[in-house]
Amino acid sequence: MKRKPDHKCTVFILLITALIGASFSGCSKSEDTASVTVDRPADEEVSDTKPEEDVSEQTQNTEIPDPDNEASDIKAEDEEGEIPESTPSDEEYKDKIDQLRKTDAVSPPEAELMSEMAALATFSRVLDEEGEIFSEMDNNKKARLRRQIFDGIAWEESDFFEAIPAMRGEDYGADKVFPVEDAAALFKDIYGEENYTPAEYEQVKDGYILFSYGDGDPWDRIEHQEFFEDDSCYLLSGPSFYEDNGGNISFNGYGDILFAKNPDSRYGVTMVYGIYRPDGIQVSRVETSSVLPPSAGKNYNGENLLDDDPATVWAEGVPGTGVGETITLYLDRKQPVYGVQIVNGYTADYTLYSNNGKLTDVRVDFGGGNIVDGVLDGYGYENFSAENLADSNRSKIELDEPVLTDTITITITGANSGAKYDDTCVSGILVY
Ligand SMILES: [Ca+2]
Repeated sequence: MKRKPDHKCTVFILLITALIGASFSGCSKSEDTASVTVDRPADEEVSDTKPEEDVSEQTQNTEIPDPDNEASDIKAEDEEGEIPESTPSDEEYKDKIDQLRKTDAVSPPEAELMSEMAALATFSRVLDEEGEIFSEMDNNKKARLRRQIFDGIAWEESDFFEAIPAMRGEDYGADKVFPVEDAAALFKDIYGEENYTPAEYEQVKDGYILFSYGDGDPWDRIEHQEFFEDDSCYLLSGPSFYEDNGGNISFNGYGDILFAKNPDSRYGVTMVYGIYRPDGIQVSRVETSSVLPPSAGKNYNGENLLDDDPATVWAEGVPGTGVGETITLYLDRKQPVYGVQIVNGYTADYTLYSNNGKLTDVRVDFGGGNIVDGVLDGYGYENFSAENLADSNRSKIELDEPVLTDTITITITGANSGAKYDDTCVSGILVY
């Protein structure tokens, strides 16, 4: 999904602190559509939520039921005494994803549509490493997803969104207005919303949902999407990156979005579950062609590339800027690799960053004749922390298609000296 060109704006995301309809049940079969008028609170800044820890996984064989099937697994009665419909648990969805990822990739006719739906979920940043059952999300997160749906309708004008008319909203002080009934049906088709309840800042008036354009939101993006399929589901999967409005890019893990085949949805599929799997590709060993000798109690070994610490670096150890020097990464087994992300320069602090050398060009050999020449970009300012410097000096060098490999060799093909030293430094490398 392309974004409107206001990326430089400060990042603000509408945040609400209380839910309307706290007793809302994602399992309810109610077809009612709420229509209320609410005030919009002041914008509040939201911090990034990036996955950091591995998610434990269990293995069970499970099937994702048809969304319209009645529950066979009754969990509990809700407050009104109704028996909620059964929804697969997080673990069941994760197991389903694991099963599907072990199958051969497919090219479904609905790929483009699912890709657009995945973009709604990732651009709205509702996924995390815990996993999200879309129909059962917290209403805050649902509101962010709905907001992205509107953003898509208003900006993208994609065929995907033709089903819902958007109208100019001058009379309501909004950029666009959407009929509540049409929008609620769309939410149900896209992510299984059974009981649309506006969140506090979602403005609903006279049967219309009011929407104004976002202000340069950052986004998560699942790249190199692959699809997997069984009788009941499609899985969309690929490495995922978070990108803010300053162009900083970091790795989210692998994004997985599961779609149930659903003939009742106008799209033929309903987005049911999403997660970022933080497990990256493990590098078991690193070799470098040279190393700067230790000094002042610091070493500049190749292992510093893999320690996830922006304060430690590998530095080449030959005279000059080290053009021709190599870093070789060994994986514990052959596996599909899309690319490498390099954290360039001595990112421990701004002084070290400025004084030491940085890569400008590399050649990455993924084996089997798959070679990519890459250019590295980055910047730093005096007030930047090590983490800021790492974020602003990440560059991806990647293949068009993943290749099966267990060895990756990076050769320095260009480097600039720092203000004081010509030792070229690299802070970190991620293989994805
Ligand atoms: Ca490091």
